[in-house]
Amino acid sequence: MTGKLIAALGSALSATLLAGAAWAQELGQPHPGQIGLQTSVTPIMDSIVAFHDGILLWTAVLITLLVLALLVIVMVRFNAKSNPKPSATTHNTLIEVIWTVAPILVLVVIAIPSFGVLTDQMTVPDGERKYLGSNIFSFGEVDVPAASVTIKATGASWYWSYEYVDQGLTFDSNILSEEARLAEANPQPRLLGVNNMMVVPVNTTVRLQVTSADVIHAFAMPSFGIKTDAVPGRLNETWFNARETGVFYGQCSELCGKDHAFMPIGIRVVTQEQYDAWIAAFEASSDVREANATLVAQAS
Ligand SMILES: [Cu+2]
Repeated sequence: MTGKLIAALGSALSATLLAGAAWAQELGQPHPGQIGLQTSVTPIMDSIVAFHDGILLWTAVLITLLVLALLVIVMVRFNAKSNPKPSATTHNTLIEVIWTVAPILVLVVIAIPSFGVLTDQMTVPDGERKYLGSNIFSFGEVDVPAASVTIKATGASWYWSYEYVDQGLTFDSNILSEEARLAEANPQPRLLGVNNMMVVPVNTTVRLQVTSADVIHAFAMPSFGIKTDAVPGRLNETWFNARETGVFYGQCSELCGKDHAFMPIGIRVVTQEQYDAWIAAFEASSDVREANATLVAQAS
């Protein structure tokens, strides 16, 4: 009975993992049955994945197993039947020192790479600074070019506005209605599809400024390793450098009101030529839809 159950669980788990592996090939969005983080396409997300898979997960697993083992020992050795006369011990200095110092050591080990990754996220590349990438215990090995595009994302209830600061161009990005989404030639994912995506060039460092027009929102893009609060009256700054072209989805990640779940973020990473054409069309017409038409024309 137990053997069968374990076998069934095992096959369900491996099926999920296999399916996850197949789905994982589709970049930039979550998938049914997904286990783990979305595929990384930036140096920051590389370090977050290394941190999560290499340290956090193992720390959590080991602590859970240790606590489980202690509980089992207590239940087996010290239950009323096998231990009818309980000891009257109340203090043990050695054990108290261990259970104070051990968690501190665990926290220190976690804190070292954590601060490194956090500093990387909040330091916009100047072309000289080196970044951790997937080697989170290094002193920085990954070269990132200086930021050459600046985009300001403003959260509003309940949509995003993107300003291309160098060009002074602005447009709004709204969630697609279900009818509009299904009417698309290649429908975007449900609850993530937007009418106008942020468009950025591949392999280019983008300085991302995040603020809000009303309440607190948060700009989050899992594949890029970005989660930055959008606070009214404050300009938060982070950056990304995406190495793959494609469409990437994220969501507002701060409970901001009734339509919090309906202000997704769509970023389209394109080649430099496509980006130049998009910006040129946007500048010429001041209409983002005209600019987006250049991308559609190039894709077909
Ligand atoms: Cu929001």
